[in-house]
Amino acid sequence: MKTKFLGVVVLGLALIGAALGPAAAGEPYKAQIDALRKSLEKYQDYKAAVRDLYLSTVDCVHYAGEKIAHHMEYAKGAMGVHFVNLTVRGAPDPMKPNVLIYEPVGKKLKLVAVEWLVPLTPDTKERPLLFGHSFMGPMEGHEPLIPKEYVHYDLHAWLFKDNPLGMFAPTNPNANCKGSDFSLLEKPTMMVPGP
Ligand SMILES: [Cu+2]
Repeated sequence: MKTKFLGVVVLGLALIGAALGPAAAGEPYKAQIDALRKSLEKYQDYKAAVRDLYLSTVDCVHYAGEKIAHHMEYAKGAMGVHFVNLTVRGAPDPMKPNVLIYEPVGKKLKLVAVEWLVPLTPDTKERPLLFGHSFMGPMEGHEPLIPKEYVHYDLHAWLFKDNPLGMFAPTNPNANCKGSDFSLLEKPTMMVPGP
């Protein structure tokens, strides 16, 4: 009798899950991501980011979508202007990304995404993971803005702009660098064997 009741409860929960749809069922990190977005709102003003030592790397990076063997595959689209905070170190903190990403829109910079950049070190045992998403890489540094020797993993999150390829895709086909005098078409980065 008890088992049957439990079965009904489980079935009921499954139906509720189905009714809420894939968004609710597939986003166990929604509350955490909402909290992260809220905590980063202040960086809509890029000067606030600079004051907190997120420093601009100037160029607006975008990719043509070309495929090269042993290189990262970036879909055609922009990654934007990276503001990097070298004082944020250690294991990736979900609430403290070390990169903020801006899209030039007209004469303004609009906060669109964040990134966690994690160097590969001799102590690295496994690929980092945040919000259920595996980091990409390891890969060489993104030349010419980051030295090739800076082998790293990274994870992007488009918290402030919809990305048809998914929130955690590295490039966004709906973002572009047309508003920037410093538009940089990058070659896909070389991949490096990891642990
Ligand atoms: Cu990278």
